[in-house]
Amino acid sequence: MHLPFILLLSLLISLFSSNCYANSTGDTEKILIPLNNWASQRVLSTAIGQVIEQMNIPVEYVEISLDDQWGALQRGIVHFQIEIWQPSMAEHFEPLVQTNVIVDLGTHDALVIEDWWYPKYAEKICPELPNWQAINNCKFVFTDENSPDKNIFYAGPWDYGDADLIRALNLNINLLRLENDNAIIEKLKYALTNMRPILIFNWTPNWTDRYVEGNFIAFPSYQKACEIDPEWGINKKLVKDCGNPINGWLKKAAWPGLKQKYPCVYQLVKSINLSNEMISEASALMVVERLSEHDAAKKWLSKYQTSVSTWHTDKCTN
Ligand code: TMO
Repeated sequence: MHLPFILLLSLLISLFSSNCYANSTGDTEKILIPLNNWASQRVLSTAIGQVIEQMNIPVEYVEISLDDQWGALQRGIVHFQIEIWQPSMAEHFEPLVQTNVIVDLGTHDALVIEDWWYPKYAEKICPELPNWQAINNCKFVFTDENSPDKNIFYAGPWDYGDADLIRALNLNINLLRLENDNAIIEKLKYALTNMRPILIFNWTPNWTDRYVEGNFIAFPSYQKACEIDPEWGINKKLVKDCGNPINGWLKKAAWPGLKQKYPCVYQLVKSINLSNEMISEASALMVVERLSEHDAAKKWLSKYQTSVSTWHTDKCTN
């Protein structure tokens, strides 16, 4: 008796609220582009923003966390997202696409990894790396002033189920969650200058691909069953006794109203296809060359002029 009523009620509420938001964004007449907290996403989103401005459509950037972004994409508080990473985001993204509350705008050529990573020289001190057992067996390789007696892993603000992984594989390690990619980069740069081993959350494509030799920890390889079936893998009682997917997809997505309201922007974002190199370069322009987002975006657009010229910008008039 109760359930249908609650369903109906929540349907009404969601219809009502999405209408509200649709109207309020309708008034702004601007393309609203989300900026997240890692370099490539910020540079590429700014570059696309610059292309949209050249189409004479005004643009506004919205600082937003990943947690807030899904609801914002549903309601048109932001209009598209250029980097949706399978390992960390598929869980949120897929149900939203399946229920048609956000639109899948296609997959980039780039293949991605997000997982635990260390600079290569750590293997000299702990040859068992990259095997995950090395984390427990090489007891003091990744220690530092924050954790003198136990290895430490520096994570970001993104939730990849690290705590579950630590529990499921019984890893003897401290986890410290840093605020954004900058904080991780600072830690890494300090370790590199002193040739000290460090274990961080990292991903590819990223600036490190070309500037720092390193490796991802080889955890038991990912399978869907690992996330849902406790019996799977070496821990028979817990899920998540495996690493993240290797060579996962990277996708684009949009607010469902984009196609109708801004067909040219919809066409543009749909046509964008980024390679690993294009993304790691976007990140390097900020992190290594230390350019501002705006300048990095400009330089990136001119460097990839040939690809950018294949984006559908000219066949469309709003
Ligand atoms: C979402 N990220 C690329 C920072 O892992």
